[in-house]
Amino acid sequence: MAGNITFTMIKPDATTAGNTGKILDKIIEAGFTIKAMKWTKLSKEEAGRFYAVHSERPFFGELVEYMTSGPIVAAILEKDNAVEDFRTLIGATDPQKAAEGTIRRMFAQSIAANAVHGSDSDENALIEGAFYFSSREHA
Ligand code: IDP
Ligand code: MG
Repeated sequence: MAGNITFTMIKPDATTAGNTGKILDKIIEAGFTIKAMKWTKLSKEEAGRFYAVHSERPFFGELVEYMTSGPIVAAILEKDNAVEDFRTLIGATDPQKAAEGTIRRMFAQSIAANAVHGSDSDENALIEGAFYFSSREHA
């Protein structure tokens, strides 16, 4: 059975462009409830650890640079079928391939600076949420 928790980050291109509020509106309108939320900035070490699964990919250095270039908003979200529904809401990694109406289609700059993160599995949603929040911080 699919879980009801996912994890997101609003990425530096979107926070810096002033799109945080518009993106949060889209997320809430789509039926997600915010369980925890934090405006923060990643260190290089933290960004590298968060994206460790991509450490062998050619874009890893670029990804760490980008994710530390400005503030991010980290949040734990709740909804039925959360992981899959959130991936549908944000659209494809490459905004040029993302469907009309998706958050990445509307707000992303490029495949790297693509406005939002969304967990890819129930297991990773829990791991990624725990990266930023203690269980005490989930409302
Ligand atoms: P996802 O965020 O849609 O799950 P992943 O393949 O997990 O995509 O990649 C993680 C992040 O790495 C992407 O969201 C994007 O910011 C960055 N990224 C992915 N592919 C590329 C690329 O080809 N060039 C530059 N950055 C990339
Ligand atoms: Mg991914």
